[in-house]
Amino acid sequence: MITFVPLTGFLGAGKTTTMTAAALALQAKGRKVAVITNDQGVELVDTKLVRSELDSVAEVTGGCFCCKFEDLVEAVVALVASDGVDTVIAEAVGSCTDLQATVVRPLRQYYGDDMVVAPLTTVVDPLRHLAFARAAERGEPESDLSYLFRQQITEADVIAVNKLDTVSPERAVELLALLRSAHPKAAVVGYSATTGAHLEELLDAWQAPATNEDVVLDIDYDRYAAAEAQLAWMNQELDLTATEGGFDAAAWARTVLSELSSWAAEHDAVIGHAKITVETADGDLAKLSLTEAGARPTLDRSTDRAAPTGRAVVNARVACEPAALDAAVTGAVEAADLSAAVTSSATAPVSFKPSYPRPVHRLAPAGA
Ligand SMILES: Nc1nc2c(ncn2[C@@H]2O[C@H](COP(=O)(O)OP(=O)(O)O)[C@@H](O)[C@H]2O)c(=O)[nH]1
Ligand SMILES: [Mg+2]
Repeated sequence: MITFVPLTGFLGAGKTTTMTAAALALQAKGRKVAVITNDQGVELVDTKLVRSELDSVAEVTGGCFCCKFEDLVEAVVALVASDGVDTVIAEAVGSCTDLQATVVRPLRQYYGDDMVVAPLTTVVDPLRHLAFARAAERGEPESDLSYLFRQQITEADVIAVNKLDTVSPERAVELLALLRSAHPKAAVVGYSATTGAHLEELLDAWQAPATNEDVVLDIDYDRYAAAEAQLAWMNQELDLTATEGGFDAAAWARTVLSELSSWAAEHDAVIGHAKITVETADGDLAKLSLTEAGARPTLDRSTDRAAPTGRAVVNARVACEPAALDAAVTGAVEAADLSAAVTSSATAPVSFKPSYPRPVHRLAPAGA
């Protein structure tokens, strides 16, 4: 019997970071853990990053778990067969929701003899929560993206409020209390995946029984689809070569994301998540992220030596038209090439909008 831990939550909430930190913590206790990343496209920064930290990694690409349910099951079966794992943590696409009905219940119903499905865990970024709450306080009509964010929280068994290191202790207490009173059936846990503070409480919550599994999410699929379709989705790979000697991979990625951040702020485009890994010829990995228009990129991992060449993966989910995102990333790359003294050659820009969500299964709670 294996344990399957389903993770959901908005773009940039910290699902991959949580999954990696939790996997390492569980491995330290003797468990054998694998993780699964998931995306609408291929060429994933998340997969590159987790592979650098964990041995057992699989990905489900080209659609979310609900629409690629059989691929998810196949990935779990393959991990168990090849790596003998006893725990699988799986991160859903950040623009996906309705997972109790489309993933959790079908897994329990059809594969319940082989796996225990842990409580559905929604990872929440406190500052994203605050941004949507402020828009509501200003009396703005709820945006489709905010609607999607709310559905993700409503269906959670565990509301995992991550990044507590980014808010004051007072605000953290206030947010946790607010979520507890608004979602009495959920367990609400506050922690930080990067510092590891209170991560143990999240692991404990995964051991407890699911408390919200019979939630009926009254979700409007047209609105859910509209929210997803607001985002242009870009995954691109680039070969980088220093014009002389070596180049600083993290500095190159920082310039790309800074340019993109300013562009998004100027065009009032919500950034779900933009992230870059650069793998250098020496085998080093730099990783930077951006989760807010106008903000400075976060350095998640740096390299400490200059490299002659590298391969970059750019993933960006931004609320704008695909052609605009292609042009913005191309412009940002040109600026970065210039400032880091690099020449780059890229796969063709390929931004797209996710298609209408069509889950393979959609099950009502038992007895409903
Ligand atoms: N300050 C802080 N940043 C975090 C924390 N967890 C994740 N992040 C950052 O948030 C960004 C998005 O994280 P990621 O795990 O890729 O989010 P995902 O899109 O939900 O998978 C990255 O820059 C992470 O380093 C945290 O606990 N504290
Ligand atoms: Mg991720």
